[in-house]
Parts: sequence; structure tokens; C-alpha cells
Amino acid sequence: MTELILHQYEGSPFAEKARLMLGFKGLAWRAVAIPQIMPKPDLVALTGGYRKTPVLQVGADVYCDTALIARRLEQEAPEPTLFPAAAPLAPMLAQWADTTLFWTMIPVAMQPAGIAKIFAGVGPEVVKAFGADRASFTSGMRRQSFVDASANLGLILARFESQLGDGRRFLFGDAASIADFSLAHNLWFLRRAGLREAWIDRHGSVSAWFDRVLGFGHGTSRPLDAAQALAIAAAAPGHAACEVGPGLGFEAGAAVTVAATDYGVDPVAGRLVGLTAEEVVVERRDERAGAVHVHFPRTGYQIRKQEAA
Ligand SMILES: N[C@@H](CCC(=O)N[C@@H](CS)C(=O)NCC(=O)O)C(=O)O
Repeated sequence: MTELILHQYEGSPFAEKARLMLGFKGLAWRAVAIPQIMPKPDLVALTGGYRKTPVLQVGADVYCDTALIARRLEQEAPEPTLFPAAAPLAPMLAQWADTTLFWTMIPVAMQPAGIAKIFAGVGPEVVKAFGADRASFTSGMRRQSFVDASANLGLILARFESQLGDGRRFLFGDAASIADFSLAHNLWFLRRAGLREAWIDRHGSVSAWFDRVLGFGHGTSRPLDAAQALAIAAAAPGHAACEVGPGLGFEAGAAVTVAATDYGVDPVAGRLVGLTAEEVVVERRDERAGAVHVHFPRTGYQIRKQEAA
């Protein structure tokens, strides 16, 4: 069996979403520790430019974005499902929580007291370098002020409290879904910033739900070196089956770039090998990783024909 390799770092909320999904499914995985800021030469060798955290590698297939990582984990272990049939809108709520809620939560968490907690024990030069990296990572985005974000976050948490207040165990009923994990990683980051009491525990049902999701744990993980992960990609015998569906606007084999549309928009260039309504896959070659298939979700990403040189 090919191992699941998560490229991640401890303090990343989206990595926490992935870790909790792995725990929910009781999966074993390998953890490659990646840098929190650029440069990330070993990660980019696999992805071809995508630098966000986390990334899931399975042999020579690389899955970018937790929305797609969730789908790959679902293949690995269909039960318990992240996509219950009774909750068809769960992926949409998850997407909202990963974008609108995330950028509402960040200005609340990243106040001086929160920053001091999150960066406890590291020197001011590390905090400065992190700030500079994230400024270019998000350049062009219009960010919420602390005052606006606080008001919005208060409303949002009150609404979740109402949703959970009827005694349901998870957001869409008695079974967890992808939406629970996307809400939970935002609250996990608030907790990391020392804000659990102030923001979460004021809402009894949200607080109990949060502990329920954290209770899934992280599955079983063992560390792996970045160099070993690259060697695993290079030695992989092939790739997951994929194909370019008809009528989706691009031909198989086309030279394309794929890039996020919001922030961290570094494009990945390759040959189109997979395209569905859910996923786009490009093949690219790296000196160290060999022929890699890089997978992205369609939502939140733009596919473009590469300009002729
Ligand atoms: N939509 C992406 C968002 C990932 C994301 O923004 N991750 C943050 C860390 S929590 C990031 O990449 N920060 C910059 C970095 O780690 O270099 C996903 O669901 O995976």
C-alpha cells in the first residue's frame, strides 16, 4: 500500500483540518515538516510552485488544498464518510468556512496578544520574517479590520450556537461532515491565540461540539524526511488513474497553468492529464521528484492555457 504523506507544520490551521480528517478516518500517515515561510524548495519540487500548507502526497500524486485532500482521504477510507448523503451542502459550508470565515477569524486571532501566544519562545526576527512572507502571500487581498472582523465573528459564532443548540452532535446532524472540520480548524487557531475562553466557551453548544471534533484525534503518524518523500515520488511506478472529460473547455495534453484565485496565487505549469467538475490534474517533471501529477480542486482555482513561448 502506498503511504499517505502529509507535508505540513504543527501551527497551521489547514494542516490541523487535514490531521483531524485523518483522525476521523483512523488513518496512518507520514508527516513531512515543511517551513512556515518561503523558500520551500522540497515542497515546490513536488508541486511545481504551489506553496500553501498542507499538501498530501501519495507516491507521485500530489494533492493541493484540503478540499481535495478530503476527497483523496475519502477514497482511501470511504467510512466514516466526510460527505454524508444527507448533507449535500456540507462542501459549500466547508468552502465558506475555509475562505470567508478564515479571513474573518485571522484579524481577530492576529492581535498583539494572540501573536505573542502563537509565537511564544521565538525571536522577533522570526515574527518579522513571517509578517513579510504573509504580506506578499496575500498582496492584493482586501483584509477586514479588527473591528469589522470581531463584529462578524460574533454573529457567526452565535449562528453556529443556534444551529447546534437543538442537541445535534455535528453541524448537519448526528454524523460529522467536511463542514465540521472546516469550522473546527478556525476555532483551533483561535484557541492557539489564547482566545478559546473569550470567543468559544461563551457558546456552550459550540464549545461541546468543538471538543467532540478535536476528539477524533490525528490518527497515527510517523515523521518522514523531505528527501525521502521526494525519493518516494521518483520511485513510484505510476499515477492514480485520471482523464480529461469532454466538454470541459480544455483538451488532454494541453499546456496549462493552474493557480489559486484568492491568495498564494503562484501558478503551476504542466500538461493537462485530468479534468472533471471537481478536479484538475497536471503532469510535470522535476529533477528530484520525477514525473509528478499535481491535483487541484476546481473551486477556487483558475486553469489557463500557457502562453506560447
Ligand atoms: N484553501 C487552502 C488554504 C491553505 C492555506 O491557506 N494554508 C495556509 C496555512 S494554514 C498557508 O498556506 N499559509 C502559507 C504557508 O504555509 O506557506 C486549503 O484548504 O488547503
